[in-house]
Amino acid sequence: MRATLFISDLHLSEARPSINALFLHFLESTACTADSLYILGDLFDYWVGDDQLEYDAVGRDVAVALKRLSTSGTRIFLMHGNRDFLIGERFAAEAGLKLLPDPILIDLNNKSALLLHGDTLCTDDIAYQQFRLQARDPAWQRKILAQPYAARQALARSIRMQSNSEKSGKAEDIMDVTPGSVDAMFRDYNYPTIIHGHTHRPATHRHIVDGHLCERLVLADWHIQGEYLRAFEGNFRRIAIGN
Ligand code: LP5
Ligand code: MN
Repeated sequence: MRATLFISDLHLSEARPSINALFLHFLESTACTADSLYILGDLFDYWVGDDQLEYDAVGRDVAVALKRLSTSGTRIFLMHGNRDFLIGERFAAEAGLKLLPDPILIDLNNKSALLLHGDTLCTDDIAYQQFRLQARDPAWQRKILAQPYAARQALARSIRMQSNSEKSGKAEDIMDVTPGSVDAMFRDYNYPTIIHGHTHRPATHRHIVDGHLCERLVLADWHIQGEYLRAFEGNFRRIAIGN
C-alpha cells in the first residue's frame, strides 16, 4: 500500500523560482512514491486561461513534470483555488491529471475525507463571496476567456491589486473560516475529516459537532518552504520540505 499526499497554495509563478524548483524536486523525489497526489487549489499564483501554457514557462514546466509523474503511476487530482479557477481541460490533459469539483468526498482507508480549497468556508467575507460567485459563473468565464491573453493578464493584475488593498482593511477573523460554516459542512457530509487550504494557517483542529469528534486539517502554503500532508494507513503526518 502506498501513501496519499495532499498539498495546496503553492502559488507558483516566475517571481518565485526557488519554490518552483522545490515543487519540481518534490514531484521527482517524493510524490513519485505515492499512490495519489491531491492538489487542493492555488497551484499557480494566478492562471488566466490554458493558453498561459504558451506564454508562461513555469506553467509549461509544471505541466510536463506532472505528466511525467502521472505516467510513472501516481494518480494526480487538482481542485481549483481562488487564484487558478480558470485551469481547464487542456491543462488537465497536458498534465495528466483529473480536475475535481469542490467539495468532494473521498474514501481514505475506509474513512471519509472531505476535500475543499477552503474559500467557501470563509462566508463572513461577503465581498470575496460576491467576487467568487461572479468569477465562477460559466458565462462570465466564457466572456473573459474570449479576450486576448494580454488583456486577461492586465485584468488579473488589477484584481490582485484590488484584492490586496481590500485585504488590508479586513479584520483577520473575516479572512479565516467561519465556525458556523465549518460545522454545517461537517453536518452535511456526515462528520468526515475535512482537509483544506486557502487560509495559509496550517493547523489540526478538533471540533465537536452534534457530539461527534471531527478533525479539520488545514494545509500550509508554500511561501518560504514547502509542506505536504501524508495519509498512510489511517494516520496523517505533516512533512516540511526545503530550506
Ligand atoms: O488571493 P488573496 O490571498 O490576495 O485574497 C483572497 C481573496 N481575493 C481573491 C482575488 C484573487 O487574489 C485574484 C485572483 C486573480 C485571478 C486571475 C485570473 C482570472 C481573472 C482574470 C482574467 C481576466 O480571491 C480575498 C479574500 C482573501 O483571499 C482571504 O480569504 O479576502 O478577497 C478579496 O479581496 C475580494 C475583494 O474583496 C473583491 C475583489 C475585487 C474584485 C474586482 C472585480 C473586478 C472585475 C472582475 C469581476 C469578477
Ligand atoms: Mn486560496
